[in-house]
Amino acid sequence: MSHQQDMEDTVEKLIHKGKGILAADESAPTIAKRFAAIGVESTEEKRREYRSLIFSTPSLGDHISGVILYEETLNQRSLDNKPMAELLLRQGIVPGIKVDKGKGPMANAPGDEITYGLDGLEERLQGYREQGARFAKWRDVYHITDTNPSRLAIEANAEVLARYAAVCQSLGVVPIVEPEVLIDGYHTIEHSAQVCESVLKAVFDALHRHGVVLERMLLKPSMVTPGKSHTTQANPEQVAEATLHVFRRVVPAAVPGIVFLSGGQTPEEATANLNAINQHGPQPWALSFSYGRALQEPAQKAWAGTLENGPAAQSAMHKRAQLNGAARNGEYSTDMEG
Ligand code: 5MM
Repeated sequence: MSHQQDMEDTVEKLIHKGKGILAADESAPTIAKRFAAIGVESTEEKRREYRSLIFSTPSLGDHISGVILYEETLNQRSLDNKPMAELLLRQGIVPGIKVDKGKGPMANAPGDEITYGLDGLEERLQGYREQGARFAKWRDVYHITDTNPSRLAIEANAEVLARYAAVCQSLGVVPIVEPEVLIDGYHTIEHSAQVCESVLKAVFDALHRHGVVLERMLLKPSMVTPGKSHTTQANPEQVAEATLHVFRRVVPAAVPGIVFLSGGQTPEEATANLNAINQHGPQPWALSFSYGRALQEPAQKAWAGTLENGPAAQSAMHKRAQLNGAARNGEYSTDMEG
């Protein structure tokens, strides 16, 4: 199969109706925070146990189309001594890989950050592809304050995202382009809409400059919401309206799918918001999920670092995957939370 066909086939699988992506690509510092919240020390063995359990959830493939892995996980073997990617493939799930190397302060842009990882990307991607990864993910982060993100940070981050995406496509790997506008802060939903629009506009300009084929990529953005500390929070209908209003203005119809991140929304909020977005009727793109915390929080609580809790963790994982699969079709209702 040619690289082009291969990428189109991967995209089609990832945006399959009723399914979405599980983001299990937390870097070592991030998973340590998640484990600390449930009183578990983050060791390599504990991370292997947890991720192996989650990926073996019975019927996970009915609602999850792809899983984003962290490099360490791609190199690990499951509890039944199989490569982790094989565990996913057995369930018809496409393995993917986080390829950015994290972020840090950006020079001459106070309060803004820039994502690292372009050096050696091509060689790393070749290796990941040989290990079974068919899509990749790179995350840029934008803080909202009175002065952030600066125009400089918006342009610089868009440029690296586009360069990453172009390298992926040259190797037959589908790029997931993730510009995350953070939910932290006191800002209004209007302010969030304004920032999201500027960020997405810059990202698509850069993708065009770098010759990225929009039909062979997915966008992983934040939904448009008020800041987490803003006095008034938005209901799912308001989030859906604000999000679709911005996206219709700046995301080309050639992009096959938008797979939202949850970004600090609770599991229930993330599901209800995605459902409201899908209830607005047909859009040019498939509208699905690529959640980390909103899919995993209940499973992590149920597991609590104990192997014997594996079935309870798997059942919690399956439930959130199923509910988000329904939301991806606009068929979720809060009654289903049970
Ligand atoms: C925004 O984070 C991504 C989606 O997760 P949420 O749904 O929880 O917001 C997630 O894929 C993230 O990029 C990874 O967890 C990697 O994050 P770190 O901070 O470890 O690079």
